[in-house]
Amino acid sequence: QSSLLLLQESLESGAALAQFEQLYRKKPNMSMNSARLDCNIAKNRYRDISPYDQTRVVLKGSSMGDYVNANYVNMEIPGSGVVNRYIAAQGPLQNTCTDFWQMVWEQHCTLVVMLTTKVERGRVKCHQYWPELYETQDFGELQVTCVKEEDATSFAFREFNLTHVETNEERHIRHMQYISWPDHGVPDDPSDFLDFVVKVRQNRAGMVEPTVVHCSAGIGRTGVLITMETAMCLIEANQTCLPLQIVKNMRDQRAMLIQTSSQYKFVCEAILRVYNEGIVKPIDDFRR
Ligand code: PTR
Ligand code: PTR
Repeated sequence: QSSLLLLQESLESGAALAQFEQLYRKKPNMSMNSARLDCNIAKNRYRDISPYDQTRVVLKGSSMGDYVNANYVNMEIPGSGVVNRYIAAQGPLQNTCTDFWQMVWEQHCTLVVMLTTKVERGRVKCHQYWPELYETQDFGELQVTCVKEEDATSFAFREFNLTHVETNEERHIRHMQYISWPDHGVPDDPSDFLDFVVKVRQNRAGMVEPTVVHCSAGIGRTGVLITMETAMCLIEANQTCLPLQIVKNMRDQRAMLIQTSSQYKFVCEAILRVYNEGIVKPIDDFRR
């Protein structure tokens, strides 16, 4: 693919990183007023990380207000008729776990991807918003039971039953946690990371509901994952794959996605690897 040859060249010359650094972190003319309302200040994990008003997920049935620090991020895959839908969110705080589950319920999400651990270098990055295995915890109108947990070296997979206590309606949620990836950094092992993204894609197959993706702030690592999955889909659909364009599309929906140039470089190299090693192949012929 010629776009990937160009990517290789521009990584080698340093042009790719220079372009990334010049890209706006926040789309001009997008507002972030809800995040700054007095009643919502305590619902933000970081003062400098806010959702755009235009694309934020608005809670419907919450007595606690309609705000949660999360945005819809829709990534269209031209030529395939597919739009990959995500909700990019901050890692829940103790006081926002109920809002988080309310969002999962209202948006009919069945997959939650977590890219942080609870504590990193002695600092709390995300509240444990789920119960331990075989335990049940109440979050407002929703009850969460952890029915399965499998730990691998770099991942943890969990399954939850989510029950609406008034209607007794029950849903099944899959939880995929990537463990070895500190914030502001890149994954310890690119092969493990690619395995993880491939597993996320398998779990998302055929899904129309948005996949919740969160880390601590919901920008750096979340942006890398969405970029990687989008690139894999573009390669499969035999479409031009321009990582900078992917980042711009994402940042038009949630500010600051992909935080550092080393994260950008990491994901570009991973895209080249996926293509060169045939981890993902164009399946265009197939679909005709
Ligand atoms: N709608 C998503 C996509 O097209 O990428 C979900 C999806 C994920 C679809 C994986 C198919 C998938 O399986 P495979 O990678 O085997 O095509
Ligand atoms: N103000 C915080 C900082 O710059 O450290 C916000 C922040 C925290 C930004 C974590 C990004 C972070 O990483 P991630 O989005 O991957 O959790």
